[in-house]
Amino acid sequence: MDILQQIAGQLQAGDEEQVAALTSQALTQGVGVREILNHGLIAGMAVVGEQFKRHEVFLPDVLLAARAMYAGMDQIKPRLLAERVPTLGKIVLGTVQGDLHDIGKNLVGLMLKGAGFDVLDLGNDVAPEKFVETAVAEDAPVIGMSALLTTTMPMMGRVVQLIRERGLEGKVRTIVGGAPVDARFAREIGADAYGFDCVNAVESVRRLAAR
Ligand code: B1M
Repeated sequence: MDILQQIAGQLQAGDEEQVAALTSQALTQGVGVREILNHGLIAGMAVVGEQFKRHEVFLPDVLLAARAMYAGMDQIKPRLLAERVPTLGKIVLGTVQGDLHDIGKNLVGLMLKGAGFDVLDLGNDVAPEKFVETAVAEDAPVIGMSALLTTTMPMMGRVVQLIRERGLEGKVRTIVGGAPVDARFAREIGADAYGFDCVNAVESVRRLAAR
């Protein structure tokens, strides 16, 4: 079994110490940060998600896996941030109201910071007004929203609507992402961009900030 499969396996087992150790070992062996992320950590979490859906594992198992995911992310964070270039502008980032899932959002934040953006991370369960008011107060041209629950996706539309109501269209742009979100939904609510994953999100934010 290669080291990426081992990382994915230990993540599924919820063993944060092993995930941290194996991630650090992979880095020492010269495995790329993005490879570790996509084929180790995210791959492991995807399996846990499927098992959870089939009722083969339960919430406490998912929490342990999430903790292990963070242990791995802590190891790769310095490498991602080391690639940082001078600031490309500000982005307000958060998980929408009612939604506590923050792993994907944190990954997007990490990648954006690594790419040179000044990330104002509002955390999770963020009210629509808070997104918009922070963008105005901080003069940030982009708001990034993450949602993992189908029930919280409509909150993204509420933010876009608030931007229109406050006459900020064209001044504040939006990008949405998260497992249940797709390009069609982004178009339907009038978001300016959809981020498929954390790499693609950086490319889209670059385009939005440069407009
Ligand atoms: Co929950 N959960 N969860 N969960 N959880 C899901 C989302 C679910 C699909 C599981 C399932 O049934 N298979 C399901 C949602 C079903 C639905 O809505 N239709 C679900 C449920 C039901 C729930 C609860 C309701 C369970 C309960 O209490 N009965 C509850 C809700 C709590 C709440 O939010 N109010 C709940 C709770 C939890 C935990 C707290 C235990 C934990 C979260 C821990 C945390 O985040 N700190 C958790 C987890 C870990 C998951 C799964 C297993 C994994 C999510 C994850 O972190 N994936 C998830 C199953 C799944 O998604 N397969 C599940 C890894 C992460 C890297 O991927 O976030 O998709 P993701 O991010 C990707 C892309 O989407 C993209 O980039 C990332 C990768 O590059 N991306 C963006 C994300 N945000 C972006 C923003 C962008 C651009 C790209 O631009 C700004």
